[in-house]
Amino acid sequence: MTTDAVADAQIGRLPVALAVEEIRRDFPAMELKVYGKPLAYLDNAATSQKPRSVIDAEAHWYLESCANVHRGVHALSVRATAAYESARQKVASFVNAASAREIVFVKGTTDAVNLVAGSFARGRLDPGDEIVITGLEHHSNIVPWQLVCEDRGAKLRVARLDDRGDVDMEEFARLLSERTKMVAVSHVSNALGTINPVERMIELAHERDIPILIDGAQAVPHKKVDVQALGCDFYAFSSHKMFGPTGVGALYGRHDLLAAMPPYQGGGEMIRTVSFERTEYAEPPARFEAGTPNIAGAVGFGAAVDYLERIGLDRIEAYEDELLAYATAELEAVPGVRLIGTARRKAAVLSFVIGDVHAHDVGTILDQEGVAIRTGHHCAQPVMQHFGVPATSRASLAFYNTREEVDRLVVGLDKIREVFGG
Ligand code: C6P
Repeated sequence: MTTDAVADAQIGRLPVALAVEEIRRDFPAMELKVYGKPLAYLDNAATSQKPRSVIDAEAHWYLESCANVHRGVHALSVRATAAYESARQKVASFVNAASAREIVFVKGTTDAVNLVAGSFARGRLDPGDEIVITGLEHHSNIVPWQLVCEDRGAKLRVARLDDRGDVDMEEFARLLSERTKMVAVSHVSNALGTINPVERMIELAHERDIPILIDGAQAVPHKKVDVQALGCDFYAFSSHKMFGPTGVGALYGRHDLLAAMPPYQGGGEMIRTVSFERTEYAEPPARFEAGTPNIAGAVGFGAAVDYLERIGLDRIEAYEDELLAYATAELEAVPGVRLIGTARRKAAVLSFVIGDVHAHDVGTILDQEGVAIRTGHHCAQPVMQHFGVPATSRASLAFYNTREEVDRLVVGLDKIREVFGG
């Protein structure tokens, strides 16, 4: 972290809003211009921008510690292994896992869910068994369960959403039965911003001894997550959405569960001994990290955790809540805008439609104004079906975004109204 202002904000000397201008200087992308206009990057749910400390950590690793991990006795390999395992420890502390052994480095959330579906759920499913998810899941928390259900003759059950985009909790509770072998829910919806009552969901699942996975891809960048306080069995997240590199993420798994799971993939590093007759597997997390891992990515991931902790998740959440309230009021005031997803508890995601304008036209015109948002179904087609729209425009905010950037979004929407009428 390069700024004194952030440190000042941490000890309460400056209002968080003031520190944000300083924080922006840590992110080279905040200097970018598109079509000659300053970039207003409002697509953080897709991926976030990276602070220089993350970029430098990764470059530094390539420059000074580049070697394979867990395989060599030479100095560079020892250094690389130390950096990789130190990143695991940082990620473990970040989500308050009981031990670094409970953190498996994966490619990202998608990979983590597939690992649990393939290695944990598959062996527990008999024909007629059920897996329960909710109506707001990202495809990454639907399709892996569908695949395993198909394979085992099991059934996917879905707790529906209400008109605001909240999960119907009565139905969720009703769906849990002696047939349910797994529950998998998002902490925060990427398409709607809904914050699920995961504490209650975990409690309900555990009352029936059902294991539960939380897809935390959209939660960890925005709020403090404590896997032990939550009591979940698995928690999946991606580095690239939390200001770290792409291609790396983490699966938190309770150690006793990981220890009882068969490998997900076979290869180097996940074994204890190999012969043609019989292979013994390594203990977790190595058991689930076959092949050379994304070492540089993990190091950058650790640096992203350091960065977030220096700012403080509580401050980030408070700032984003304020910005969300501002953006919600501003968007609601634009004639023709309909917000999709008005859940009681929301993170900083604003999905909307404007009149009959196609979402891709909205995205293209805003892009010309330097405002980057995502348009489409956001890999959550069932959510679109629920709200009866083919696509939405989605602005997703991070702690480096400002009210001025929200104002530029609104000015862009006014231009769209001029072009398309309304
Ligand atoms: N959502 C979005 O624009 P990966 O791609 O594996 O890092 O994350 C997948 C994923 C899983 N769950 C949720 C809730 C997500 O939001 C995402 C990724 C991005 O909304 C890209 S589709």
